[in-house]
Amino acid sequence: MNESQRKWWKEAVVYQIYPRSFKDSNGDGIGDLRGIIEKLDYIKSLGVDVVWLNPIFASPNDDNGYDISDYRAIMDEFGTIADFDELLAGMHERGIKLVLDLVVNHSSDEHRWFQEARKSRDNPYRDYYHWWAAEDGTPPKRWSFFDEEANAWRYDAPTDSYYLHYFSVKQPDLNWENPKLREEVYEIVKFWFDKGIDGFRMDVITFISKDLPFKDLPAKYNGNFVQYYAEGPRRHEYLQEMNREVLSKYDIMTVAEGPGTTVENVLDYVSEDRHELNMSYHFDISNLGHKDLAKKLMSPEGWDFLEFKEIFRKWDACFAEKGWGTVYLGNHDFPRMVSRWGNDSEEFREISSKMLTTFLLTMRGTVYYYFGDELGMTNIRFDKIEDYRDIMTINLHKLIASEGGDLDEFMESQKLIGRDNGRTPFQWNDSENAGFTSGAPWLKVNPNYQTVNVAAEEKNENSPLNYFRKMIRFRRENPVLIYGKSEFFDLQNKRVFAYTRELDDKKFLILLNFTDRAATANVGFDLAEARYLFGNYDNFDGALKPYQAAILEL
Ligand code: TEU
Ligand code: CA
Repeated sequence: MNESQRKWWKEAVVYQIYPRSFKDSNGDGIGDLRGIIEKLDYIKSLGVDVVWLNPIFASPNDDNGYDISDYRAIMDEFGTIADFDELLAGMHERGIKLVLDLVVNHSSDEHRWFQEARKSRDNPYRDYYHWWAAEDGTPPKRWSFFDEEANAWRYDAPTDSYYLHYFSVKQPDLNWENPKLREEVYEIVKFWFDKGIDGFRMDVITFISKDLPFKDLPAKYNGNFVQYYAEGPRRHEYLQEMNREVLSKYDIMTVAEGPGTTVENVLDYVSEDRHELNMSYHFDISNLGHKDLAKKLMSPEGWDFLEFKEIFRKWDACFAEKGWGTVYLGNHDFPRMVSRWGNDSEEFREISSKMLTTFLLTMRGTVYYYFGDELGMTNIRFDKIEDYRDIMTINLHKLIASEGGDLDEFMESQKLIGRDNGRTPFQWNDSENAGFTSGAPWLKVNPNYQTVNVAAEEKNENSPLNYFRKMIRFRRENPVLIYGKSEFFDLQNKRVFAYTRELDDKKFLILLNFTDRAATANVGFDLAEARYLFGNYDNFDGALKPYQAAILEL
C-alpha cells in the first residue's frame, strides 16, 4: 500500500442523515438538530466515521432545504446556530466528522440577493442570477426538473425579464460568471470550515457553468438535458478557483453530486493533479430500469442485473490508478435500498438488506450509507398523490395530468422510485409514530415500524442493524477491503456478483447472491480451500443460499 495515498476520507463510511426525518425533539413533527444531538450515541454505536447532513440552512422549504434563503443561518424548524455548535462539538467528541450540503447552483427566491436582483435591471445584485430580457423574445427552451410545465424560464414582471431555474421556480440559478458571486460562495464555504466542519457534499455542482448566451440546445442533446447541463464550459475553471481560494487550505473532504458525470469525464473533477474535488457520485445505477427519466417512469421489465454489475465494474476500473470512487445504493433522492435492489417481502427483507450492506462495504470506494437502511427500512408506496410531500412528485403529477398522460402509470412508478419513500420518519421503536415525534409527523410513518425499528433490532443479535455494525468493524480490521484492488468474475452470471479484493498478500473473494433462489458462481478458484470469514449466513457450503453474501479468504 502506498502510504502517501492513504486519506481519512477514503477509509470512511459516511452515514447520511435527512434531518427532517431523523428525530423530532419538540413535537412539531419535524426532525431537528436537537433530535440529532439526542441520538449521537446511537450514531456513534454504528461505527460510522462521517455524518453528512442534508441542508440545514434557512429556507422556505419549497424543496426541503435545497432552496436556501440565508447560507449562514440555521432553518427555523431545525434550531439555532447554538444548537449547531453543540451538535458539531458532540460529534467531534465522539470522533465523528461532519459534512454539510453546499447548494450553490441555485438559491431560494427568498434569498436577499434574489429579492434585490428582481427589483431593477441595474440593481447591484442583478448579475447574481441569469436573466433574459423579454424584448429579446421568448428564451430558447430549457428544461426544468421541478417546474409544473417543465420550463426553466420564468417571466418576472417587475423587470420584464425571465430568470433561469433548472429546479423549481423558487430555486433561481446563481450566475457563476459573476466574480462577486463566486467570492460570496467562497466566503460561505470559509465560514463553515472556520466553524470546524469537515467537508461539503456539493449539490448539482456539475451544473454551475451555464451555456451563455443560451442558444438553442444542440440537436445531439435533445432528450438529454442532464448531460448538456453538466458540460458547461467554465465548470472546471470555477472548481479550480474554489480549490485554490478555499478548499486547499483545510483538511476537509469534498464530494460532488455528479449528474452528467461519466467514466470518460469524471477524472477531470477528481484526479489529484486537477486540484478540484476529492470524489463524485454518478447516477448510472439510480437511472437503471427507467423508460422515461425526465418523467420518472419505470420500465415494466424492471432493472437488469448484468447492467448493474457492468456499471459497478466500469466505475471501479475508472479509479484504479487515479482519483477515488464512491459507492451508494440509496439517498434522499432515491427509494429505499432494500426495496429497489433487494427484496422487501417478509421472507427476504432482512437477509437481502444484509447482503446489500455487505456489497456496499466490500466495494472499493468511500461508502455513502443512507440512514434507515441499517434497519432494512422499506418503501412506503403511497396510493394517493395527497400523501406525497415532495415537490418533484407533486409537480410531475401536475405536468403529466396537464398533458393528459397516464397518471396510473406514474403513480405506480412513484411507488418504486418516488423520493418520499426514502424520506419517511426514522423508526426508533414501536410506540406511536415510531418514536420519531410526539406530534403529527410531516410525512407519514411507514406502518411496518412496529417490527422494523431500532429498539427491536438492538435486542436481536442477528438484526440488519447489528449486522451493519459488525460489517463496519470487519471492514475496518481488513484494509484490503478499503485499498485492495478489485477484480470481477463471471460477469454474465444472472444471479451472483463475484469479485476479489487484493492487497499485499491478502486476497478476499466476495460472493453475493442477488436472487431468492440458490445459486453458484464460476470463479475459477478452489472454494474448498477458501476460508469463510464473514457473511449473512452461518457458513458457506459452495452454493449460495437466497441472498447469501459470503466473504472468503483465498
Ligand atoms: O438533486 C439533483 C437531482 O437528483 C436530479 O435533479 C438530477 O439532476 C437528475 O435526477 C438526474 O437524472 C439535488 C438534490 O440531491 C435534490 O434533493 C434536490 O432536490 C436538487 O438537487 C435541487 O437542489
Ligand atoms: Ca422539531
